[in-house]
Amino acid sequence: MRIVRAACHFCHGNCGVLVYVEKGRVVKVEGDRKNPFSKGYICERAEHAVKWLYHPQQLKYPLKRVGERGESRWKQVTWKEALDEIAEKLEELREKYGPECLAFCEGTYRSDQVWARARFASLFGNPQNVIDPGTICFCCDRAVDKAICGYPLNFTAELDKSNCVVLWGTRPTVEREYDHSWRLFEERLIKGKPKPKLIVIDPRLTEESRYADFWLKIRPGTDAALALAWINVIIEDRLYDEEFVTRWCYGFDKLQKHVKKYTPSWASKLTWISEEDIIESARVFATVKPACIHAPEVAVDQTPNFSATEHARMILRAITGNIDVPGGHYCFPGSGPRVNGKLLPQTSELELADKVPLERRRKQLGADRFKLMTWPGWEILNEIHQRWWGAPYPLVWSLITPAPLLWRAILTGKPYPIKALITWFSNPMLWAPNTKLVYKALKSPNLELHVVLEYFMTPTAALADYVLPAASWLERPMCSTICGHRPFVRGGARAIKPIGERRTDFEFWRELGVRLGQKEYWPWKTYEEFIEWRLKQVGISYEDFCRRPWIPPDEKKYRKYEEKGFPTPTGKVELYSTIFERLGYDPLPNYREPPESPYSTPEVAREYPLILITGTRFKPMFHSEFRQVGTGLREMHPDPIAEINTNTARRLGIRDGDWIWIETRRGRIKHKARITDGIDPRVVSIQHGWWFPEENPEDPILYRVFECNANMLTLEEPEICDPLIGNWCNRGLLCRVYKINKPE
Ligand SMILES: Nc1nc2c(c(=O)[nH]1)N[C@H]1C(S)=C(S)[C@@H](COP(=O)(O)OP(=O)(O)OC[C@H]3O[C@@H](n4cnc5c(=O)[nH]c(N)nc54)[C@H](O)[C@@H]3O)O[C@H]1N2
Ligand SMILES: Nc1nc2c(c(=O)[nH]1)N[C@H]1C(S)=C(S)[C@@H](COP(=O)(O)OP(=O)(O)OC[C@H]3O[C@@H](n4cnc5c(=O)[nH]c(N)nc54)[C@H](O)[C@@H]3O)O[C@H]1N2
Ligand code: SF4
Ligand SMILES: [Mo]
Repeated sequence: MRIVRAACHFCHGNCGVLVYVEKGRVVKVEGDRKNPFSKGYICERAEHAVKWLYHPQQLKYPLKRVGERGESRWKQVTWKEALDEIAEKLEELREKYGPECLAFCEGTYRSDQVWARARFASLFGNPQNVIDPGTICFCCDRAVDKAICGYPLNFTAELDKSNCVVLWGTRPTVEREYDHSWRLFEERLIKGKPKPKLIVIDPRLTEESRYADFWLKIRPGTDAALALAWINVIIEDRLYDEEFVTRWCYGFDKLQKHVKKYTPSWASKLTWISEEDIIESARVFATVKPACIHAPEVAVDQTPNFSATEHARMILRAITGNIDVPGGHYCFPGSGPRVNGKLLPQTSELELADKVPLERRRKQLGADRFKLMTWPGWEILNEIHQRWWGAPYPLVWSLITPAPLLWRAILTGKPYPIKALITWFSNPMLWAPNTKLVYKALKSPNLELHVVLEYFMTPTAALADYVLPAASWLERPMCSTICGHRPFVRGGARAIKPIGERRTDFEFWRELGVRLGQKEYWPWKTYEEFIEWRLKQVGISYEDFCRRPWIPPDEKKYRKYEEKGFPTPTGKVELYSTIFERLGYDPLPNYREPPESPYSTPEVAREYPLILITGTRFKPMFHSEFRQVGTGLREMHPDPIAEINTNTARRLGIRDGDWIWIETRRGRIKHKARITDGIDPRVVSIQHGWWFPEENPEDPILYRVFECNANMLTLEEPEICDPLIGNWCNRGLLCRVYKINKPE
């Protein structure tokens, strides 16, 4: 029996694990107590890793479509055949339509190899036409935070050391269960003398709200109004940190005038939170020190008023003096880690941004319109980043085309034809908004080549031309600085050789690159060789790393601004953003009503009277994964669940466990009703990611992908999207629900 130290990559946590291997087979996975990040913790996904790894539906061989797209007729081919043919087709398309005719579709962080795609794209001459859920998740927060204060911030809210935590539309017990900081905070909530404060902003009564001093039951999609009203109260009552504001904030006077109109009474009508609660909660947040607003991602990110909301939250963090202090928001440096005084090679250096000439950059889909997370924004942020940290600002996660633009470009050929797509660690038939449009684009003959790299056949892969089997985290090594955005390393060894003919995603990019004239840029043949090369620069051997596969960040240094200021154009936290102004946007945050609501579209609200939130996270699933029957995980959560308030359900004749339709103007889907008092009577919450791998893969059934899929209901016309980034609307939609009388 061998025991290998690895890092789980079933979610973002990368918990350290010990993998027990017998005769080349994984027999058990358990938590690694020595791992300094996860300290032995693992969740049920890792506990079921063995069943998952040897699941009969796992892909083992490269497949090429032989029938029509979606017919589910495949031929097994060799990697060489597949790669040769893909390379040849890409070369042909590049000649005919230019290197921008290729696009990439990615998912949320599931490996440390994403830089390899960026490198491939730069060398191919592509403007980095990448779509990724980062438009509505995590990356968009990082972008706004970086523009306002120079550091990407709030991922590091120090809950454990804080005396006042605001959980702003997020559930640390579900989405971040590997993170110990919430548990430490919770212990203090239960036992603490004095007890710290907790403010929960959520339309649902979550488990975390049990101990909350305030549960602000907000109307979905109106968080900007609350944030602006908090700023108003804090300024009017002079509860801000005067010294920090005077010395380290830019544009306070303009802000002060700007927020006068955003009174608590104005916000109360929009948010459905009482005026008194708005005022009192703002006072608590401003006066209990240190405080942090934990909003690592999502709820607010999935609304078209996102950038203003995050901007306002950054203002709140800053004017209360909670930036870069213990228990507030620690600012990680923009590079690292350092080992023995030497800097680990940054993956951003490997992405070769310099190889993308200026005129090509301007061709990136969305660069003319959504400027913060495309080249125009990147160039401004990079200029400062490079000056401060001596390495480029990563392309990965910082340059993202809003997904709705890609499908339209495929279908219309505008602004130019997109002819080829490479999808990896991504299942856009489930994650992207407007599934019918995604489906149309993936079926369109305009798209001449679609390659998918996957673990399993999925509704997206079922529509591809080639499906290539990817090695999972148990079959590949890892050395991650979270796509170059964190100054520490989490990693692990390859537990077993890839099963069947699976290969690492890295090898795919390398092999494709080599075939397309990039040979000199791919000196590392395997991912091990790459990691070995990377670690050698800081004097660590690969073998040593496998024994202790992590490098913690440098010791925390708070209040770094006292020495150097902030890495922004003015050297201060820009309450008034000179970067937004330069890009042609409002330099101060404003409120926009959700594009569909009782107030913006009352006529629609008459027919669709309930407010819908889609995609609330739940255990044990991770997005569209783990639905396969027989993993042990699907068995824990077999059906999609919709939460409805008890009184609303009674009025509609719906009982707990009934199957119901949830319908918006765009379509209807099914979920099973769960009746609860813990949700506002005007709000319904549904899950995302539902498909059924046990069902027929053939188009148009496609594993019943259209039946329970939340993204049949979402709203994504580019005109309604957030103007800076392109966030569409998954939360705060209008819907109606009714019982399915005839079960099918
Ligand atoms: N088990 C599991 N964990 C996951 C994931 C998973 O798929 N499964 N996905 C991971 C990923 S990529 C992400 S992005 C995170 C997301 O994780 P979270 O940020 O926790 O996201 P959600 O669960 O969608 O929403 C959190 C809360 O926001 C509330 N909410 C909904 N709409 C609004 C609104 O308009 N305003 C406010 N203030 N609150 C609202 C919901 O009721 C919910 O309780 O989870 C990560 N962790
Ligand atoms: N309506 C609605 N839609 C949402 C959300 C919501 O809340 N509501 N949440 C959004 C958010 S925040 C996110 S992050 C996205 C998630 O969207 P995605 O990250 O795309 O998640 P999945 O749809 O599960 O697709 C991931 C696929 O990658 C495969 N995979 C996993 N690891 C690897 C790997 O290492 N290599 C390769 N080649 N393949 C791999 C898995 O088998 C799986 O099929 O969904 C978004 N969509
Ligand atoms: S929380 Fe679970 S799935 Fe996520 S890294 Fe840890 S063990 Fe893996
Ligand atoms: Mo996400």
